[in-house]
Amino acid sequence: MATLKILIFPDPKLRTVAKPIKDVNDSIRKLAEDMLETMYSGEGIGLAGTQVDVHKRIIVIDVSNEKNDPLVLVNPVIKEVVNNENKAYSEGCLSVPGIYEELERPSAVEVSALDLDGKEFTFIAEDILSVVIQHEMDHLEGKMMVDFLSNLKREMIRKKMAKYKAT
Ligand code: GNR
Ligand code: NI
Repeated sequence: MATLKILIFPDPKLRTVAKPIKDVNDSIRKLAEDMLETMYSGEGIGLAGTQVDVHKRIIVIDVSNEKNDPLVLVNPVIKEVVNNENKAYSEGCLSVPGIYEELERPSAVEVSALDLDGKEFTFIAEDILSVVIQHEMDHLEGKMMVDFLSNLKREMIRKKMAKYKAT
């Protein structure tokens, strides 16, 4: 296992659109393990390939309190917004460390993805899991939570990140 380096906003590589994974093989399984280790060591609850400069459609998540319920989604797709009601949630991002901003997103989504055996599975995500999946799927499109904020706020965050990187 290895921890991977996380790209920090405004690194332009975070804007890359990730490519579908054609074959869920041992190198993808190894990548998933390394991403989980990176996520756990950063005390995150999700991580997208994009954030570790691997531009493939893979995300890892663990929203459990005990940090013992890893979820890996390969080529995830939101099949349906199950509940059109938006819900506000204070979001953080390992690529924007120390910044928390309230964002609104659909409160429940139906997701399908491949597991690490390459088998498709489908489920309904609600609550924090729904938020994190949408946050991670944005990363795969090169989109970030700061994009939902005002230009002024984003500029302030850009300056904070320059200082963070200098430490
Ligand atoms: O660790 C994370 N916490 C979090 C909190 C609220 C909404 C989304 C997230 S995801 C984030 C980790 C991360 O940056 N994933 O891309
Ligand atoms: Ni993030």
